[in-house]
Amino acid sequence: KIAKENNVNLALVAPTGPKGRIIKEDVLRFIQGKQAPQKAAPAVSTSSHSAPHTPGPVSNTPVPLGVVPLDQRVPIRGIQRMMVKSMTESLQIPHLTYCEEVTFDKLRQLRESLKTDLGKRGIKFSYMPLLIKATSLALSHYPVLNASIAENGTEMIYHSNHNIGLAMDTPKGLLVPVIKQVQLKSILDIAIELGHLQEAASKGALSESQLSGGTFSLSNIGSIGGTYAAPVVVLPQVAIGALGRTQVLPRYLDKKGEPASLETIENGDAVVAPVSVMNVSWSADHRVVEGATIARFSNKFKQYVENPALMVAELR
Ligand code: CO6
Repeated sequence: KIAKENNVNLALVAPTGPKGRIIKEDVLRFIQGKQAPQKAAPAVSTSSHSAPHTPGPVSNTPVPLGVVPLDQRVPIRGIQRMMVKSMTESLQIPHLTYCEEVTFDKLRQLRESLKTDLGKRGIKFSYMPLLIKATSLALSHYPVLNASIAENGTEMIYHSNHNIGLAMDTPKGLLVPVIKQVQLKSILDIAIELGHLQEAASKGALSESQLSGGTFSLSNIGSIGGTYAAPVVVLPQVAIGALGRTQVLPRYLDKKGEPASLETIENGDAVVAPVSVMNVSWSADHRVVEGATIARFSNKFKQYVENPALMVAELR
């Protein structure tokens, strides 16, 4: 009614209500913006095309073609406000980022061989439980990456548990629920717990305890896309990994199906074959973590992923 009385085209109004509904306040704000654009829309940008269409934590609603919305000023609240605070603090520390390509064929086969049977038992089995376990096994060789700097700034705390936070893209925004004591859990335990956390995240029902206590973080950004990333350490943790999208790419292989050496290629004993690969990007707090440590840790992770039998051999 208010829109009609004020001749407002609702297609131009940015919704902030549940499920993208336009609420009374949106219309009033729009009217204000039209009548007094300087008040409602302080100069965020000189180009109105760059203005966000939908305010709020998840401002990804596309702008309808041909619509030039007004700039808006919206409060940063909730999860987004926490992110502003935590990411600003995180970027006070010097980061190092290290990237690696990991062959994925054997892990893919392992997952395929388990997925159907576990699915029949109602367990969703993605790559993540295997990758989380591989991370934990690699961490046990490099405990400095599962540590934090004590508040007094003069001591390191080496955490006995591998509490691995997993970045989740949820309706509420980016949340990082934690799978605790990964070093004691089977791959199946991890799959079941991940399923519970994903379900709770989708309902916006993650508890404070599920969201706290992490000692290391992983982000599977590859489930959305991308190859390399430069993840930001979540303080007080000292390291984080971002997993890229798995891709099938041509690679030189020797007769045993292993990566071919230059000599083998030059001798004509290599073939170009399709290989599943995934890129992984690690970031760490460079105050306490050296590049060589991350490189060695990454080599361990790569070993476990490329030869999951090794991972099985080390499981308790
Ligand atoms: N590559 C290719 N395909 C993938 C990948 C990768 N890395 N990961 C998942 N998938 C596939 C997966 O195999 C499933 O397909 P099927 O094989 O057909 O079953 C499908 O994608 C869906 O997987 P799903 O997301 O349901 O499950 P998964 O256990 O792999 O991941 C999750 C769970 C919670 C990690 C994920 O759903 C998620 O939220 N990912 C986004 C995390 C995120 O937003 N990170 C951003 C943090 S900020 O990292 C950051 C440095 C910056 C960029």
